[in-house]
Amino acid sequence: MKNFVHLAALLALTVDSVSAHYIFQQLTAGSTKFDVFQYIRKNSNYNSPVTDLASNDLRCNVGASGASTETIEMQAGESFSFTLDTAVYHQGPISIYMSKAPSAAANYDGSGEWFKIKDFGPTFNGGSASWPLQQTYSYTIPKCIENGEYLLRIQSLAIHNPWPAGIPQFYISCAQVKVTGGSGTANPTHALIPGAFKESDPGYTANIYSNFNSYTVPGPAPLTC
Ligand SMILES: [Cu+2]
Repeated sequence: MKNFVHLAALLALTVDSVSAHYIFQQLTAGSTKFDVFQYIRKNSNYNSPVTDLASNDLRCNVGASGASTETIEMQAGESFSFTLDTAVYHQGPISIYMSKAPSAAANYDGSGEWFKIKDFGPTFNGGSASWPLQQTYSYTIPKCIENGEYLLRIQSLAIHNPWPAGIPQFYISCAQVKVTGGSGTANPTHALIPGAFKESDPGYTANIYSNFNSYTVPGPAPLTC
């Protein structure tokens, strides 16, 4: 009986780790949709989340180095999209961040300063919210940033199991982008990752099922040009 219980627990764990969740795996730049993990760093944890607020894996996910990832040249102001293997289905905000590499994006570990360029937040209606749960998220490279190579990072913060009984989950991917044509006049608010997200953030501890009327997305305010 003991062995049976162990086997059942192991099976449940295995099924959860290989079949659940989702991953941002495909970049579109302008009107061209590229191959899976061509310009996005491939992670080694399938489509599982990161939950440790102190982990460097919060930058670009587990095992996602730049060595085998290409870097795409994009104009400031050009549109891009991240597409997932399956649409986001855990409630919570989607955010997009950038961090300038000291030199090549492929060699950059994301240990420098990050700034946010976009939040996709909830819409409220009488004590509950609807979230933008999509398979593709689109935005534009800000026109006012400096030229150079960047990590372009997207994050789904899943708060469907409210803290502290549940632990919020971070679904993360980073693309490698070389930006040209930027004006360089931006003055964004910077943050480090890890460090930008805390257990004390109202947007981390929010209970979306209980009198939910407002929400502040964690991290710095998005850049405006
Ligand atoms: Cu999940």
